[in-house]
Amino acid sequence: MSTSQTKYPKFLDADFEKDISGRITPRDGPIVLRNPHIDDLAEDVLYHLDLSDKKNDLPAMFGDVKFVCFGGSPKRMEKFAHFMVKELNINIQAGMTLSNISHGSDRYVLYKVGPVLSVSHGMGIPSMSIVFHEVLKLLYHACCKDVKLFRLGTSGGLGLEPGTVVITDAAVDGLLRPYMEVATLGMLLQHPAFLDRDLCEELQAIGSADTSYNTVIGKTMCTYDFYEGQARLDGAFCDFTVEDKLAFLKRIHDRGVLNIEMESLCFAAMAHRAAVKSAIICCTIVDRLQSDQISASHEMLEDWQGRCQQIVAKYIRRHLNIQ
Ligand code: R2B
Ligand code: URA
Repeated sequence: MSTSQTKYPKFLDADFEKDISGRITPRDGPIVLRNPHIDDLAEDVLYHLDLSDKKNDLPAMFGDVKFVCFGGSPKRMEKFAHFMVKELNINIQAGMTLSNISHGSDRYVLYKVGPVLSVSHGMGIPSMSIVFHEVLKLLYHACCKDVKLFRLGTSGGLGLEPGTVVITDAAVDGLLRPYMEVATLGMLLQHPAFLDRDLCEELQAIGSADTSYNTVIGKTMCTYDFYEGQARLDGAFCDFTVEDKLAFLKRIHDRGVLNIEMESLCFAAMAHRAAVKSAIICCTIVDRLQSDQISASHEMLEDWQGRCQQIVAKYIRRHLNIQ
C-alpha cells in the first residue's frame, strides 16, 4: 500500500477560490458538499444525529442556521444553548423548553437557539470527524447560507497563565505538520488545516476588550492522545524523562505553538475543505511548562470556559445586530 500523498480525484476538486499556496479562501454563500454521491442517495441518514433528509424537514428545521458552535462536552453545550437563549433575547414560552434534537442517538447533543446550533463533538479527532461530516450534510440539506463554525474548547497552554484565551491561526499535528492525515483507500491523504485570519482577529479584538484575562492568537498543536501524545509524565505509561518532556514543549513553543488540545486539526481541515469560515477558541486550563495535572477547581474551570462562550456570543450578537 502506498503511503505517499495522493491527488484528489478530479470530481472532488470543487471550484473554490485558492491562493498561491493552495489555501482555499473561505467564503459566504450556500454550503457546498464535495461529494457527488450524496445527491444519488434515496435517503441520507445522519445516523449519529438521529436525523434524515427524508424523515425530517431539514430546511424547515434548520434553514435559518448561521452559526454552529461545537464543544467537547454534552453538558457544556447544553449550558451554552441556555446561555445563548439569554444572549439572543429569545423568549421561551411557558411550558416550552430547549430540547436536545439528537436525543434519539445518545452520541452527540444538538440544540438550536434561533440561528445558532450548539453541538457536542466528544473527545478526539475520530469523534469530531463524525459529527462534522453529519453537521455539514445537515447544513447542506437544510439549504443554509453564510454559515460560520466555531469550536469552543479547553486546552493546555504553553507559558500562558491558565484562563488565557487562545484563538488558533493554524492547527498542527504532533509533528508540527499543518494538515490532517487520513488513511483513505489505503493511501494517506493530507488535508490542510488553515483557518480564517479575519475571523481570528475579530474574535481577538472582542476578547481583548475584557482586560481581566489575555486573548492571544497562535498555533494550536492537536494530538491523538491526552497523555504521552501531549508529553505528559502522569499517564499509565511513560518512556521519557522530565528533561525530554520540557525540551519538547519548549521546542514547539519556540515554533509558535501556544496550546495543545485534541480536535483542532480535524475541525480546521474539514472547515477548510468545505470553504466555510471557521474559528477555534480555547481557554487554557493548565500551563504545561509548569504542570501536567489539571488541578483548578470546578468553579475556576467554568469561569475560564465561560470566557470563550462570551466572546463567541458577542461576535454572534454583533453580526445579528443585537444591541
Ligand atoms: C480538550 O480537552 C479534552 C481532553 O481533556 C479534549 O477533547 C480536548 O481537546
Ligand atoms: N485538553 C487537552 O487536550 N490538554 C490539556 O492539557 C488540557 C485540556
